[in-house]
Amino acid sequence: MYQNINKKLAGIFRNMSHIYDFLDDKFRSLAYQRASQILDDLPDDIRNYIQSGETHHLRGIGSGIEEKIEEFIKTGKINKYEELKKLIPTDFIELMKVQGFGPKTLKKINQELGINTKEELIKALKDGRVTSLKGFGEKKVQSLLKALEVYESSQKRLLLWDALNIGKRLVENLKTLKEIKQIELAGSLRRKKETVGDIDILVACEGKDREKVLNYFTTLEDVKEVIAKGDTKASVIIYEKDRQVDLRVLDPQEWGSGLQYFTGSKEHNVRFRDIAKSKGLKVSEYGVFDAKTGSKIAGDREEDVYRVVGLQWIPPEMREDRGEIELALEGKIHTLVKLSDIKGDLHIHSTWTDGMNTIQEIVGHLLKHYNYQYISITDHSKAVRVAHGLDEEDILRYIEEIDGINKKLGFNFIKKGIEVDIMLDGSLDLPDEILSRLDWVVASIHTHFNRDNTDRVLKAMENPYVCVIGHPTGKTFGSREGYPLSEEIIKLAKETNTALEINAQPTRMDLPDVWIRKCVKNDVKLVISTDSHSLSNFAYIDIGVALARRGWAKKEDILNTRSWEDIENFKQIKRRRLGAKVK
Ligand code: DGT
Ligand code: CA
Ligand code: CA
Ligand code: ZN
Repeated sequence: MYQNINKKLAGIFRNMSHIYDFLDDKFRSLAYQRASQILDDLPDDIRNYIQSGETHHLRGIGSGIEEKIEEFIKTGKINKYEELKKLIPTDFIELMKVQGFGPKTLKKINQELGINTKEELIKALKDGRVTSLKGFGEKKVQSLLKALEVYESSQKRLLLWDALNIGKRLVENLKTLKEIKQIELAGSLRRKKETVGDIDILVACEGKDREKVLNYFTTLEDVKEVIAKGDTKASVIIYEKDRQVDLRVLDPQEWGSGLQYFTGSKEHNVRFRDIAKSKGLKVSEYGVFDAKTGSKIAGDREEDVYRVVGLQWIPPEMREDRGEIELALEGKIHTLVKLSDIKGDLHIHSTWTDGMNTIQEIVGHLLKHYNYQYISITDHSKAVRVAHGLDEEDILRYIEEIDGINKKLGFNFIKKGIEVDIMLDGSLDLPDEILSRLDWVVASIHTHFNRDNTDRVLKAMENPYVCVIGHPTGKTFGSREGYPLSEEIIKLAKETNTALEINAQPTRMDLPDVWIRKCVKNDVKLVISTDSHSLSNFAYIDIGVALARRGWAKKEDILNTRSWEDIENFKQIKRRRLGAKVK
């Protein structure tokens, strides 16, 4: 029944971790949190590891948890979890995923106000009952309400990364049907929007095969419920994340026009149709037609659909009616950055701080699976205590380890980096003497998210050794809206030659596309990074590139499409401009 047992188990363990947290069992809470993360990251089905007894990849999963995994594989449930769920109000398990609703807060509200459900809680937050509790001021209550709102709205849409994985899996499955001539993800997923409402899939087949294709789709193992089924379209809800998937079946002669129509966005399509109309043409999902004679001019290829209306083909990521149609009319759509342009990943965490893998393991993985010329390990600085951030002494040993591995490799593949914390006053967590010894300095904010942090970012950019600002808006989907990136930051980034990061963590996707676009317009350089904390995270580079494309970035706009020598030059320009002591 479950296509993705890893995710299912990861979800259960995450809940168990929250429940143990509520029960004040910090040790178990952490153990389950870690197990959840490991399962989430596992590249292969957990059943394969259990069967082959290959537990090397399960480092961090103790025998107690391993037994529970086996129990779930055998019986489809975990008894301990069922018992635990009885010890805490049902809604609290979910509420603990919301920023600010820790076990202490929930316990107090539960004990003093007798509140057990999310609905009651929202009411009590709004009618002042919570404000009357000791330690809950008006400001805190407002921020709790805000956090709930952000969380609820995030639940309505899927994150791009999750949607892409579901979509790709379904496409692979459908492709096994020989009747299907063409297949493509469409809608917001093809446009690689940060969040996706539902998953749209388009296929082309002969008319006589439609029924077979639609039947195959609606009876997939993934399908929980069929909500609509007609001659050319079916909509289903799948088990994974309870999401809707729409399948449309086109004739091969309509493939191009159907793909264009169902890729959207709606706004893009409206503008496109208007332009066609002004040229005496009529565009629909069935083709492009001469408005007077009704004769068909294009339809089977998407490029032709645009071409006959007088436009260049437009990459799906640009189709939001943000000026791309005008550009295509003038023939000025440029080649966007692509995955194969990326020459290295410059934001990576290892076991030196909160990463799950040693530098050696990271290097082994990347040399085997990626075609990178360089990488930068950027562990946290000391201010990030939960991650056991590095102090000055640690960094000397860290440099030594990296030098050692590079020596064995025979070339300087690993650049010595740091993710240095930007303190509340905008100063950095490590002195310049240390920063100047490193090859790559990412400066990031990890505290005080609820203020406009422009001042902190500006001050950090004035440091000659800071190469890039990490996750520049601090946004995390589902919990934090982040602070706005100001025009001042863009201006100073340009002036100081500081790059801004496009952080590809699925819950961050920070910078947002509109800000990427502003950077590109202002010639501010960008770095696409995965901020990897485990080996599977490196694959996020895919959505980082997608985001960059949504911001119209070309290869030249992205620093890590260049050779390391070019990157060194980029750093030197800043150091010279800002009069750095060490060049
Ligand atoms: P979503 O699912 O909310 O993330 O956004 P989309 O863009 O995937 O929207 P969806 O799933 O409702 O429809 C898929 C595409 O089909 C959409 O991007 C454009 C096209 N489409 C749907 N309804 C209309 C419509 O009423 N007019 C036009 N021009 N196009 C439409
Ligand atoms: Ca959609
Ligand atoms: Ca849809
Ligand atoms: Zn980081």
